[in-house]
Amino acid sequence: MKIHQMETLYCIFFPSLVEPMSDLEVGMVTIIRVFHKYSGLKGKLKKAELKDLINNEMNHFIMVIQKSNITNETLDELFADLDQNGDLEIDFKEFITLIAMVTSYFPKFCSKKR
Ligand SMILES: [Ca+2]
Repeated sequence: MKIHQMETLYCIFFPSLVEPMSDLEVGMVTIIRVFHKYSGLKGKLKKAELKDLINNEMNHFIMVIQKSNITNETLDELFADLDQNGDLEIDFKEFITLIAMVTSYFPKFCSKKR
């Protein structure tokens, strides 16, 4: 097991045993857990894994943004945008960009609905 994987496991499991985490911390841990649920210990998502993650874990957000599950064409564009180092896999840092993109859309969306 690599050092960053041990750090990830420590971050996910240890704090919750010591004291309650804030709502934001719980959300951050959830993001890490979901990423590793789909990436496994290799810590990177291939395109099919990213598609499964988006369709299974971000379905409501994606439906609001584009009114359907992610299409293969949209997935290809998104994957190319996220894969900053061009290794044809999405690491956690690149994945966080997706989370930032999607979550940053919603304050604007919610303010339009008021
Ligand atoms: Ca990459």
